[in-house]
Order: sequence, then structure tokens, then C-alpha cells
Amino acid sequence: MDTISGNVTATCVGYSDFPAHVDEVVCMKGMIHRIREMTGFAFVIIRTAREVVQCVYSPDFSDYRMVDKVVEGCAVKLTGKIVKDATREGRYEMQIHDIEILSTPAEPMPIVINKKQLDNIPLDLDLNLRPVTLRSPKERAVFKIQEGIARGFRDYLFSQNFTEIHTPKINAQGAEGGANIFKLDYFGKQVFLAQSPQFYKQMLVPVYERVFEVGPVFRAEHHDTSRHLNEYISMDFEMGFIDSFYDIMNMETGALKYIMQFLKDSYAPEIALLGAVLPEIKEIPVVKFMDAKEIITKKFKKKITDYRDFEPEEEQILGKWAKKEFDSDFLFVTHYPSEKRPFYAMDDPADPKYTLSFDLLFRGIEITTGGQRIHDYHEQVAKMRARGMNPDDFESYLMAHKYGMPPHGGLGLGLERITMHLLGFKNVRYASMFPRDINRVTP
Ligand code: AMO
Repeated sequence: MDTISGNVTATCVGYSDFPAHVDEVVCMKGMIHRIREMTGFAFVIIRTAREVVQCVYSPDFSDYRMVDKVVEGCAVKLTGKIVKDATREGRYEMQIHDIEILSTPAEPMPIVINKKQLDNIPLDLDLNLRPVTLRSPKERAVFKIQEGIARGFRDYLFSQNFTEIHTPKINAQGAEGGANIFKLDYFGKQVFLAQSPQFYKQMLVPVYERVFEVGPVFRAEHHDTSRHLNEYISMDFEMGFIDSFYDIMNMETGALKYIMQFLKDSYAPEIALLGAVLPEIKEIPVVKFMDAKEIITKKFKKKITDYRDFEPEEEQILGKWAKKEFDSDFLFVTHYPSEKRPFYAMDDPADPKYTLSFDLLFRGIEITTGGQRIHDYHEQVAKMRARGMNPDDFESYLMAHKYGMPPHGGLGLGLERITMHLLGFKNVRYASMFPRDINRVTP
């Protein structure tokens, strides 16, 4: 271990403790983020867990040796005096007395991460170098905010008496249907990676009434789009004893309001660094699927070719409409056609061509799907049969229905999708720490 004087003992603090230690000698640990050499002294910028701290390394306060060994990427323990930054109001810096080098990098950085240039590097290069590029304050801020979204979701649901669950990701059946399912050889037997925790969260409603999970799910998306990942984090909840699927929408509105306030209160530095504009959520407007289609044709003169779902462009139109009409970044669209919803969705008794389900659009992109589920055993079996499914293949799922379950519903909210639109990214990969897509499984 290299040290300049080695004998200094002082309390170790973080940057947030600096104001309480002005004019005192303390110690701080961190990574050397940047060195700015000046005439006769240097600014050593230290990266700690959440801060970038300016330190002055000068012969005036230290013996100023080892300058050539003090390089970007070193892990260091600094000892020095805390002073007010003379040029930046409200900021503090350390006058370094002593540098202890805890580790030295084997090679110089492959890319500049401590200047603005990182904003302009191609996405692929950024992702290839993620273990390093994540060290840049802006990139790591994205995932602090993502942490805040997931924490807010959890905290809010705990406050509403939900139980957190962890369900298996290796399953005997897919829950969402469709072709986007990963098949896996499981000791000679074919199994599937979970497309969602749908079956398990429903099974747990008669157990805990209200459950939620934040966990990875897998979708074998064969195309390369800016909004699909092959593995993403799904924030799911399911609640029993609902009066209607509007209870689910109200719960989501409450969660989103809480999350935005939580981000404002606890993630202000990251929000400022990224210039993120948090949405003001009052009430979220609601429109029925077919009415939305009519708005798209009548008001925006777009010819509709598919009456079963929205094209991405139609979602964008609806996003603009919600902003203009209701000053809302969010829009609930309800009553999706039964044909396009999974077999567990409850059909609308008033018109069974449609379901008691919804999507939530955020700034013109779907971030949530949810709705009421079929709770009656015979009804669920009949819908499976009508779709050519064999109920025997779903025996354990159907046990929930067979032995009684309350009216219930829930939703799935894509963590990367909400992060992407909150931060205004054009590609969902910017909002995934280590994305998995059709071309990428590393790093
Ligand atoms: P759905 O399949 O619509 O619904 O997914 C729910 C939400 O997950 C996100 N999402 C994705 N994010 C990134 N990459 C993908 N490939 C991807 N696919 C989906 C979106 C989407 O709104 N079981 C139901 C939910 C429920 O009804 O509870 C489900 O999984 O944000």
C-alpha cells in the first residue's frame, strides 16, 4: 500500500458531512474521477457513491509527492481539511494533507467518462463499456432514479397492505401466450422462462389478498426495436376483493403520485443532473379503446387499419391528445378487445367483445397493462377451451380458481419503460443497466 505520510488518523466522512466539519481534518474514501493539473497544484476530483467532490492537492497543504502515481481510477483514502469552496456558493472542498492509494488501475480508462463527451458516444460502444461508462455521474444517475421508482412502488404498496412475493422464473407454462417465450432444456424436459409472474400473483390473492413483485421477466422478442428488451424488470401487483378494474387504476394512480413525490424528495441531485422533468399527476384521464380509435380518425385524420390494438404512432397521437385536452402526461385506455388480451382477462359482461382491462400510456407510450381477471373456475376453463388451450396443462394455476378466489385484478408496469420516458430517452436500452436484446448478452 502506498502512502504519503501514512500516520494520519481522522474520522472518515462523506460529502454530505462536510458542512459539519468545516476547518476540521477528516478522511474520505473514493475513486479518483479526474485530475486537473494547474500551475504548481492540482484539483483531484473524487467520486464517492453519489457525489463528485473537489479536492485541492497542493504543496501548500501536503508534501505533494507521488503526483505521477495518483491517476484516474485509483481507489484512495484522502485525509485533509474541509473548507468552503471559494468560487462555488454552497459547495465545500477538501485541502488534501495525505493520499493513501488503496489500489491502482492496470490500464488507463478506455473512454473519457469525466467530461461531457460521453453524451455523444454511440449507444453500442456505451453498452460495450458499461462497467466503465456507468461510472460517469450522468449514467449512474439514471439508475439511481430507477432505484427511486422501484423503491417508491414498493413503499407505496407496503403502505396499502400489500405483501411482497418472489415467484419462480423457470416455469412449466407461459402465462402470456404468443410466440415471444424462451424455451429451456430442463434436465431433458422443455420448460419456459417466465414472461410474467401472472399465474403466481393470481394464485397468491386468496392467500394474502394483495401481493406485489419487482423482478425480471423474459420475452423472446425477435425484432430489434427501441422499446423492447428480452429481459426487463416488471413491477407487478395483484389485489383481491376489487369492485371493478377501476380500483386497480386508482391504486396505480396513487403509486405514481407517490413515486413522483418520492423522486422529488429523495433524488433531487440526480434529477437536476439529468434535467428530468417530473410529471405533475392530478387525476389521470380515461378513454375507452374504441373512443380512442375514433379520436384518432376524426381529430387526427389517421386511417385505422387495425381495430384490435394500437400502432406505436397511434399511441403517440393519444399522448399528444391527453396533453392538449387534459394537460396530462398519462392516459388510461380501457376496454381493449378480448381478441388481443390473454385468456385470464375478464370480458365485459355488457359487451364480451371487449375486456375489463386497461393500458396506461405515459407521454405516448404504453408503460402498463392491467385489468380484472376471471375468478370463476368454470368461466376460466371455458375461455381456455374456446381458445384451443387444454385446461389440464394449467392444473396448478386452475387450483386457485377451483378452490375459490375473490374478484381480483392487477397490473404489470415495465421499469425500464417508465424510466425511459421519465428521462426522455429515445431508446429503452439507455434505461437498462445491462440490457439483453437480440444481439447482446454481455456485459
Ligand atoms: P404486458 O405483456 O403488456 O402485460 O407487459 C406489461 C408491461 O411490461 C412492459 N413490457 C416491456 N418492457 C420492455 N421490453 C419488453 N419486451 C416488454 N414487454 C412488456 C411494458 C408493458 O406495459 N401480465 C400482464 C400484466 C398484468 O395484466 O398484470 C403483462 O405482462 O411496460
